[in-house]
Amino acid sequence: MLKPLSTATRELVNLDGLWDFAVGTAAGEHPWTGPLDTRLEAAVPASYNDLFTDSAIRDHVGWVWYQRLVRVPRGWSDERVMLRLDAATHEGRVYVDDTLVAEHVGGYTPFEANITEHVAAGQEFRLTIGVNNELTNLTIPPGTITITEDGRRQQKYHHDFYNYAGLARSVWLHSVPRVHIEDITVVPGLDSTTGTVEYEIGTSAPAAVRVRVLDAAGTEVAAGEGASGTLSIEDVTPWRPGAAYLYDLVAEIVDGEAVRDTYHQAFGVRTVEVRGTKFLINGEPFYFTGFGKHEDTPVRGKGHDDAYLVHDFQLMEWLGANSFRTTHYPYAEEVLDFADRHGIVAIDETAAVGLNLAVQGGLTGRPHPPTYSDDTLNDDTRAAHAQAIRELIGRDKNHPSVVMWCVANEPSTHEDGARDYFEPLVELTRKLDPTRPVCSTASLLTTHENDRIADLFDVVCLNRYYGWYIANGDLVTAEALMDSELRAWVEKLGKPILMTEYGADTLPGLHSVWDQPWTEEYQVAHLAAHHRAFDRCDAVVGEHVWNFADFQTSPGIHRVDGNRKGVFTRDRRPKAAAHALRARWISLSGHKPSNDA
Ligand code: GCB
Repeated sequence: MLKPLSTATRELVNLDGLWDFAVGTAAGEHPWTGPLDTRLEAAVPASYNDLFTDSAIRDHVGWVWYQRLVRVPRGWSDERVMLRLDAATHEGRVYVDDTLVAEHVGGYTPFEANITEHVAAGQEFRLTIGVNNELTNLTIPPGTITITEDGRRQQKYHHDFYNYAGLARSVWLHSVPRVHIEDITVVPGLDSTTGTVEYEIGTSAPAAVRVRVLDAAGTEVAAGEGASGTLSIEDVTPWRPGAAYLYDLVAEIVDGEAVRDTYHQAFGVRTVEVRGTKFLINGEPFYFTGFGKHEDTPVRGKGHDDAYLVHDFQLMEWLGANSFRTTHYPYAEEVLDFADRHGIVAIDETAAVGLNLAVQGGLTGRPHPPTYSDDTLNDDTRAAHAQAIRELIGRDKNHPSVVMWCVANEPSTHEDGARDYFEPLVELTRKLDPTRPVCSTASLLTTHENDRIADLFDVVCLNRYYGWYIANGDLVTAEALMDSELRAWVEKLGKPILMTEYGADTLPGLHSVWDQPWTEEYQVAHLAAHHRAFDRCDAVVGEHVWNFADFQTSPGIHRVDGNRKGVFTRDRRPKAAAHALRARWISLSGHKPSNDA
């Protein structure tokens, strides 16, 4: 789905700001039929949970309502008027005055509504958006709702981050011409000094299409006619990690001399390939240094914030981090746009986290129902998961920063049904995008012996907590376990291994001369022990520390004000580990010493 843009033929109105707000019960049966009867206002974009002091709002399970008046610009009488929500977490319903114009399930991908016939240029309408935070065994991520003995509805889920909800990303009103460009796919290729650009333009009705490629200085370097084709760029400047270069594909619908619609699609020319135990970008081995992150800040929750965006990437650059994984859901598009412009490599993940009923925000070992069954995660869950993959790739396929799709985080891989569940999803991912490798991350419960799905993927992605959940406080054992596990996966599959998570909770300001968990020294020593193991294993192609920053977690999982495995605090102050990582990563600079030296 194309991002709304202001171009010569399109206009864009941002609807962010303060909206009237009410939780479901307080709002009444049909809150969209009139002005919301409320004194509350909520900021958009922001999760609503931490805005208010009332815990009934924070803990509410179900619908909340946002409302505001919107005026359609008066020059739009010949245009299609579109409403676009960058996200409604986890389900959204959109009403223009009293009419339902859009519904969408899936909390981290955009959706839109053509509202042309419900509004008039120059006139105001009442925009009401319902957002539901419920997670069930049919949603991605999954969850269950329980009723306490005293009648309260509670949301349970199998991931540790807090279930922030609401309108955490921007809302837009935008215009497109009646016949317009609906979709663009750009597949770049690199042949020595020549770039190839396969493109396909989808239009809302049959139309004559032409395309031009502009370089970063705005000079035309290639041009073509027709809705699909392949263009060549001589003396191409490739997009490289740490040295981004973007071209602009200008797609136009033309009618004789007149241009009916114009869209600008940024793209980079780069290739990605897995060969043997190497991960290659533009044919060169790439070593990932960076983090699993979260969209998580005080007060805003998962609300997108450009200031944090800039600051987080500044901190990553300061550390020598070259990459990140969008743990555990697709991030705001602004994040990937920024990564594209700044040469930061991304692994793009669906919101399929917690497909593992053995895990309750940590390892519990409690008896649990089967993960895959008619009553738990079933064919309908898989259909929702397939839709999440379609929407992720549909939104992010043109980002050069995205080098791999991650279809799930830590699913159950050894239980009956795991392979039947995942095989079609991996096939679908490869069909939608044959150019990027595909992965899923493996939790501690997945071993080289019990795993039934790792061969479906291109890279073995391991989340390991030796020295934390296992061998806590014993880094000698932790290092030995890491070593033997890496060897076992190399022997089993001979694929590249990416350490997608490893880390230790750490309280800033807590110190010890001994290997004492929770201290800053322990986090430093814990990372160092892992790095020694990674450096001994040629197949390790990268290290993503868990986590970039401390983040808020769900109630009931025994954490002290959230997950503290951050290398930065929640307000982005460095722990000692940040300085240690900086020393290592700046010297690595995207290369693995044992591989390339
Ligand atoms: C994991 C999960 C991550 C958790 C982390 C932890 O394996 O992938 O979402 O936050 O462990 O700290 O427990």
